Amino acid sequence: MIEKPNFKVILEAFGLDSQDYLVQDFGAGLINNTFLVKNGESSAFVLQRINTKVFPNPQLIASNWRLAHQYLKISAPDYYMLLFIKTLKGADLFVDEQENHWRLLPFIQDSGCFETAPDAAMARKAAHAFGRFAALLSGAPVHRFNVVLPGFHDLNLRQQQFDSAAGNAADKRLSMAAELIEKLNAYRWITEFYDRNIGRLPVRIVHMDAKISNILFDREGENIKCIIDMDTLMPGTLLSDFGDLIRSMVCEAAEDETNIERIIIRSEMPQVIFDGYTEALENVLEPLEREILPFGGPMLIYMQALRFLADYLSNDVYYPISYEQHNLDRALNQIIFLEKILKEPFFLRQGFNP
Ligand code: GN1
Ligand code: MG
Repeated sequence: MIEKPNFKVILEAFGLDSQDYLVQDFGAGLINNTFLVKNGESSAFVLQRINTKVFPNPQLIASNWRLAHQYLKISAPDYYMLLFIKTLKGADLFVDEQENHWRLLPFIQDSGCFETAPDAAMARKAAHAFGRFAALLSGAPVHRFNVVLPGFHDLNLRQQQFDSAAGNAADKRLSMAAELIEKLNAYRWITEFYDRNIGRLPVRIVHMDAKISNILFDREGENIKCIIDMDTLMPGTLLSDFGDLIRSMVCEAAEDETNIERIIIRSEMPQVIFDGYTEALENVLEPLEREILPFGGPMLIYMQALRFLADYLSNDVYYPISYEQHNLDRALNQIIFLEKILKEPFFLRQGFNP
């Protein structure tokens, strides 16, 4: 964690009198630090410190965000997209003396989010929301968007990073992870399938962290207010967002649940998510895209398992951990999830399993 931020200076940079506000920890993201800025009892803003180890150039995020907003203002004027609040100097970000990058967002009143979908109807809504977002942006000038994190969802690169992490790991971690490495190696066909197909899919503007917890619902949990966390908005394929929807909603267990009995597949979910997502993209999807879309599910779960295990093998340099084997447990969780999901009729009938 960072040394205690000077919130007075930060708030003042955005034109807020620090005496009127109280800053509290907020949210559960793994990468950025998020704070709630309260004015008395009411929440007024969300303040975030962007993790520059992960996002070395946060300006790229701001610029993509702005581009998407400009485009949507014309193509879908009623679409609500959260925007950065500018500093007094008119910048999207405030950089403090320690080179921390801060952004301020409005707090959306009477909103809340879900860690996982409570039921199928909600899963369908969430999938539809991300599908609609991609559909509305489908005419946007892809080449003008920055590739914020090069290779972020490039499975081939993630596979290589995993292999090199295993090759360079300390003996103790390597032996702790041996069983999981072997299990994961049995799924290399997923990377091979990816390699054969990825170049055949259109490049679009996608969210790349399309989990249900990145949607703000109204207080009743019925209607969607907006999509949040646009950090990874960039050119990619729909496999990413469909895959994260599957990853975040098919089971109720958290991604670090250690009791594997609780990793239960809700069999109705994959089809419901597919239907909601593709309905919103009806007029946009190319036939091949629709055909390969289901592969996004196993692909994203496998990629997350590779990323967690690679991080464990590299002594936890990327994901924050609460205990020594946290990343190992996260990887095991995703592997069990992958094992189970591949046995589901929805995925079996796609015929990509070898
Ligand atoms: C990270 O910080 P958060 O929760 O928004 C990660 C995602 C992973 C996720 C796993 C930039 O997202 O790719 O799926 O953790 N984001 C980045 O929980 O690495
Ligand atoms: Mg995120």
